[in-house]
Amino acid sequence: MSRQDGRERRVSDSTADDSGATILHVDLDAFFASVELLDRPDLKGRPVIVGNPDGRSVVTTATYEARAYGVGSAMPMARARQLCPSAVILPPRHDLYRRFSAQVMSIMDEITPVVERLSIDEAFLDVAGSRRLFGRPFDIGVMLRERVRQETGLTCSVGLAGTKFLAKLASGMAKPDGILVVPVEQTQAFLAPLPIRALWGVGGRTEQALTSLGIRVVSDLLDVPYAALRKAVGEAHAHRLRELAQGIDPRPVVTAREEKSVGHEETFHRDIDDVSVLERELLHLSDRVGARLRRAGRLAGAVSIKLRYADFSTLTRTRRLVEPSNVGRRIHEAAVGLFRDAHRPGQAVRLLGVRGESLSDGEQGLGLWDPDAEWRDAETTVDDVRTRFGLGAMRPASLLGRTATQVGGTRHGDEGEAT
Ligand code: TTP
Ligand code: MG
Repeated sequence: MSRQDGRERRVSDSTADDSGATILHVDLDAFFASVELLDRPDLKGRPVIVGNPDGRSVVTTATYEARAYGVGSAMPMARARQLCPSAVILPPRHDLYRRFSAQVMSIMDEITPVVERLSIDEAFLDVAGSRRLFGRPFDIGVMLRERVRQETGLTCSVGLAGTKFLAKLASGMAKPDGILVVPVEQTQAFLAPLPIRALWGVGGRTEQALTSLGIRVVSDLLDVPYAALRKAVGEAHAHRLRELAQGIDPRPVVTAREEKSVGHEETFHRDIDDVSVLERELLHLSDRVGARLRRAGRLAGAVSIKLRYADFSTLTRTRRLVEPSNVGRRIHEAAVGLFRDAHRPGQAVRLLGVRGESLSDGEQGLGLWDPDAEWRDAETTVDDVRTRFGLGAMRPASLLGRTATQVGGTRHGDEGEAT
């Protein structure tokens, strides 16, 4: 989308019509760097980069002062140093960021029980039910920003709209340290001039395909005949793009507490009977379940698998874990155990699924002895890299040999959303 250095910042004042804008997207500004500055007030106003200083690593995040030099997340550190030689580089301190994150999330929990945590520094809130207690959505956004600033010293940006998609777009535009309302009646006017890559799911090939049809901004999407759009990007994509371009996004704000289980499954392009390939797939699925649990701050007390054969006969099996876990390795162990007991050798599998069940709140590893500490640290690092480069960026070594033709298929998480 637009540059992430705040130069195109847009904000609202209290005269904005927020009557239908009950979904808030909240995102902390330059989060890791801002936390570091709390410890180093002497660096305020200077370009600061968080990341490991060695030349082969990448920038985790940077202050807006550093972004003005072109520095951004995921950029090789060597390049960042070239662009901004005066920047101060600080190594990340993840424990500290987790503590601040928890503090901010608990402020949100006091405003509404309907909080959907998206990552370490962002969340959706649905404040439709909080109006009687706290006033208009805009006032709730102002109060939230004020509380975050007073209680943590951090700034955040807030987008308010009638849908999640628009609220998230709005908070991005308000950055840094701003609040922006998208009045429901102005949805179309708000979206029309935006570049198509502002739409969720548009990037890379989709963007190229759309550009080749002459579609550059969101309003162009509504001007081309639907048949042409469908031909260029496929039915499912065309349908969703049309909806997003009209501001339609029916996804509700879902709280982690409402989720009774967290699962991923995969339907293969062609049926698979190779047990080692299937077990590797289980690792991939378990890994994603673990990542989802960690993101939601939850632990699974049991693991289940689902197996569907070529003849569509389906079986599910469940096993309790010795100790609740959010570590992909532990989930995989249980899943493989279940698979080996249940699988009918020689039969080709059409669909495989892994699910974490009996969810409870909490972080793992608070006990004195934590046998999973190393796994969890490794997997948490993978979470960070995934936020940075997308899902495919890092996989356990045993998944590296996995190719699209081997097992390519359709993946489903519960949210139907890239996670
Ligand atoms: P973001 O919210 O994407 O970035 P940010 O908070 O630093 O800056 P802003 O929101 O104002 O644009 O991510 C939140 C934190 O997550 C970020 O401070 C560092 C971490 N992170 C990574 O570890 N890797 C990444 O690639 C990104 C983008 C963020
Ligand atoms: Mg942020």
